[in-house]
Amino acid sequence: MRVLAGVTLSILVTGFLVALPAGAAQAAPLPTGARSLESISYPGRFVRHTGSLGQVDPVTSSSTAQVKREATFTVVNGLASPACYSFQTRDGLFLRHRDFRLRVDANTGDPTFRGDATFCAVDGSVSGSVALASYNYPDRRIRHRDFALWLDAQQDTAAFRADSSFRLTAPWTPKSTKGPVIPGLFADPHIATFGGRYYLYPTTDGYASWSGTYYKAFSSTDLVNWTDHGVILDHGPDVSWADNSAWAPAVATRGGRYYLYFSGGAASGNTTKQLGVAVADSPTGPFRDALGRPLVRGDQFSGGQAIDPMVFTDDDGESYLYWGQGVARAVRLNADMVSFDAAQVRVITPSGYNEAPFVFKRNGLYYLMWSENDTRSEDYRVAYATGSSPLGPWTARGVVLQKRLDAGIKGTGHHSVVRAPGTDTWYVAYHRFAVPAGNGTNRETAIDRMDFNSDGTIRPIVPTL
Ligand code: FUB
Repeated sequence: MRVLAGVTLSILVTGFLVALPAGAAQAAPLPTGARSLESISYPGRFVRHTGSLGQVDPVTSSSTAQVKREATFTVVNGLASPACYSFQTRDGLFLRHRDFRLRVDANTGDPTFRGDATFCAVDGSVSGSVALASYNYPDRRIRHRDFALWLDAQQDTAAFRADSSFRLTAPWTPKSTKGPVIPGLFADPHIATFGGRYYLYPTTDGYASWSGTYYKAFSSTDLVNWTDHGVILDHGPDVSWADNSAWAPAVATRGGRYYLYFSGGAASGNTTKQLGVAVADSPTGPFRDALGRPLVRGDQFSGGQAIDPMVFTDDDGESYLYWGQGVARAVRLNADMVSFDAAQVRVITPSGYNEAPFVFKRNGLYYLMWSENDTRSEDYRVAYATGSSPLGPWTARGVVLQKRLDAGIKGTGHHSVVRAPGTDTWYVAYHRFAVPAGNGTNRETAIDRMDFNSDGTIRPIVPTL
């Protein structure tokens, strides 16, 4: 690990350039999930918010449930960079600095907020402790002064080092049942199995206008414990024709290779959304743009937006590409998985359709599913149809997943479906407004059971916390 004194050092972490403060050594990756942060200089005092302000306060087993809750944070993907971290309160707010005072606020999604709410982990004053350097002011760290938390310029003193160091402990409020399956803001989850293991490929959320730029992959053997495999494709360095709108990835495999289909927009010039495809030798990448140009150009077909791709592979090995917002389109892919006959593209838009098509097959019956309404609406929901081939014709079957206000669950949509390997047990991955403080650009990923009636229709899916 390189340590330099006196200058700010930039390091490359999973493809992201992160500025570390003078003399700083990047700490080992932090565990994501619920944690409490104990002061090194005042053991027994923990980072806590009272109202909106951050401080370090005594917390003991006899503290009230409220105090324990305020001293518990979920460590999540950094809102400004996946190489760093953000800290989410039990109320869904984020620890951030404003005027260099630490406080908790709702994520507006704008770049200033995301920078103010992102902290990079560097080694703390004692072994196993961590100091949190500001992402947008790398020479400042979170430290307590008179037990209030500030973002102060780093000082080369033992007192500063101790006051700016924390130990991540077990959370005072144990794992909430309200948690998403992967901590943090992730939407449009595509779930798949490869080699008997589950993989999740979501949109990285929390950005105003959904302006995120990169995709991560997660994997699991049990749908509960997920491994974060880091960034697998980043529009910035990896895709010449797309800068932002890294939306709705979907992964398919053929011949030992993995194909990541994705949506992207350019920051200038023709900003119409387009579809791309990237390829890798492993389900966790690294993926590289397979074509160096879009797979579906934004102006290629009239009507609808070229977003939300999905690939279904039938039992005969043929793969089909589905996509579109406003208009749903489908076409058989060529064997190379990166081309198709444009003359064969069909419009298959069902009534009520908005976006996020998803196709699967069970007992010889094909299912076309989609999302209705706008993702910013609490009424965003999933409906489906059944058919006799991958391209229809389709019989509408109605809405199958929607908000559950008694549980505070809103905006349930942009889903995908997976079968547990070797069984007839099915699961649906989808996003919802983050509980409790989310909205249409602060969404989180959930997974629930999806059961069938004996006639093959899908039973209403009950979203759970
Ligand atoms: O996440 C960005 C966009 O929001 C997706 O492409 C849509 O399906 C909607 O979920």
